[in-house]
This record gives sequence, structure tokens and C-alpha cells, in this order.
Amino acid sequence: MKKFTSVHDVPDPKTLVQEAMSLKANPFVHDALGRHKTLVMLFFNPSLRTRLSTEKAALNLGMSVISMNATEGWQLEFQDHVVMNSDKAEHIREAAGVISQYADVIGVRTFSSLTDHERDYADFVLNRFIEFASVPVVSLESAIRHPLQSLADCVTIEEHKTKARPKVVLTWAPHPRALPQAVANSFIEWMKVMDVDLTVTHPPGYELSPLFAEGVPIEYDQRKAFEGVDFIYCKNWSAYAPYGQILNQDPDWMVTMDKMNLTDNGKFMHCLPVRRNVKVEDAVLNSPISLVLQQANNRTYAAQAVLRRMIGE
Ligand code: AN0
Ligand code: CP
Repeated sequence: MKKFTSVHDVPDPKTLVQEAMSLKANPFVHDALGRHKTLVMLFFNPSLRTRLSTEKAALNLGMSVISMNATEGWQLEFQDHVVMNSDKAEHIREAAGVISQYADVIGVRTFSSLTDHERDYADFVLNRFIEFASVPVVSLESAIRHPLQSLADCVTIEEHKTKARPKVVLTWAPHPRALPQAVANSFIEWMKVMDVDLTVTHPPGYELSPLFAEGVPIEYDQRKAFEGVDFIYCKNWSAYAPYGQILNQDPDWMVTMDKMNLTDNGKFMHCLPVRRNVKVEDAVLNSPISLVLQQANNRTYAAQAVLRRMIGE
């Protein structure tokens, strides 16, 4: 596997989910595979889970890991044919070429700007890394997708489902800051290839890009959407149009135990970090119906399955 940026990079996503589950059962079976191989991770944005779980995954495979807060390095120019006489000290062509000589796999985290729709939806920064790196690149959340999160979420659903084809609802919830659409986009993209029935619920105006949301039913009544569902996946996102705007912070959209009681013994999921009593009330997160810690745990085995394919081929 030369890149892992979306479900479309994986010919057999369901098999990859099974590989992650089998690595969870036996994390150290490939602990010599990564000997003398290095993962270099660059973070243009903050991270707790992705940074630690992907590092742990690499260590389980016997790899070495170098992580860097990319904002502490030289500011990078990503455009071509620029006279570089302002704040950008280094071009992506040199930077990606240099890092490729230190790395067997490069990981990049780069959030959306939420201001430049065209650049974000072209996944410009991640794709410039892929263009100029000579080693495989794994997305650690890009402007429009978070595939390692989605893969871990597929594992979590697989582990906790009680029906062959569970009902899954992706619900928008309020948040004080404008957040990317990446987690929601990516979750939809992976759910489309899994054996689930997916519905999205959000206030009018929060429709996601047709690139992801096309063909997925929308239920604008959140309580109705929750009825009889097996998994509630909660996430905030800013509007796709007008791009990056907060249209609504209606506290009535917070996930509560009262709403969870409308489900069919439904489980609560969230990628974290989560703002308690804004997106979801304490009672839900503190109850056994919450799978948020299991999701975070599965991040390790999702990353391990991906890295194993990258260094094992
Ligand atoms: C980020 C987001 O919504 O994309 C990262 C989630 C994994 N969340 C926040 O910035 C709170
Ligand atoms: N869920 C997730 O990706 O968390 P971090 O932003 O902490 O990596």
C-alpha cells in the first residue's frame, strides 16, 4: 500500500478490518517486521490519540518512530513557481524529499483551513506530500478525511454489533468552534462499504459535501432518527455551504440519555476529543453504553494494520 488517505486506497476494506481485529488479539506477531524501519510523523495540528496510538502501532511492529510538531519546523511553501521572499522558508519539494530519506513511512496530520474550500477539498497539503515523497504516506487526518479513525470505528462496530446489519446514525451535535467535516465525511465513506444501514441527522444547512453524503438518507428530526438504532455516532462539523460557517449552536441537539433511550439498546460513539455537556451529557459518556474508550483503543490496531501493509509489501 503506497498511501492510506481514504477507503478508496484499500482494495478490501472489510479484510483490513479483520486484520486490525486479529492484530488486537495478537499485537506482537509481526514485531520484527519493522526492524530498521522508521515512521516519521508530522503534525501541523494538535493530537493526543492519533499521535500516541500510531506511535504505539509502529512500536508493536518493531519500527522506530520520529514525531515532529510541524509548526515548529520551517514554514513550508506548497505552491509551485512562487518567489519565496515572504514567511515561507522551505518548499514542499525539498522538505518531502528530505524526510523521505529519513523515513520508510511518512504520516501527516493537516486539518482543513475552513476558509479555502477549493484547497481543502483538493486535500492540497496531503497530496503535495504524496506527490513529492518517495515513501508511503499515511493520513493522520487530512482536510477532508480521517481514515485511521474510520477504520478503528469499523472495528468497534464489528466488535459490538448484535445484528448482521446494524442501524447506524451519524448525528451532528453543537460545538462552540467551527470544526472540520473530515471525521464525518470519512465515517460515511467507510460505512458505505460496511454491512450497515446509515442515516445522517443534522439541522437544516449542515448537509455535507455530495462527494460523501450522496445516497445517504438524512432525517432532520434527531429524535426520530434515534428510534430503534444500534449505534449513535456523534460529531460536530461546520457547514459545507457556506463553507466553514457555524449556522446553529442549538443546545437541543446535544446527545442525552433521554434520546439514547429511543434507540434499540444503542451504543454511543465519538472519536474524541469531546466537550462534555455541550455535544453529549455526562450521563451518556459515564455509562457502559459509551464506546469512546474502546474506539480510542482500536486506533492502535487500525494503524498497525495499515503500517503492516505498508512495510510488509
Ligand atoms: C478535530 C476535528 O473535528 O476534526 C479532530 C478530531 C479527531 N476536532 C477538534 O478540533 C475538536
Ligand atoms: N480522534 C483523534 O484523532 O484524536 P486526536 O485528535 O487526539 O488525535
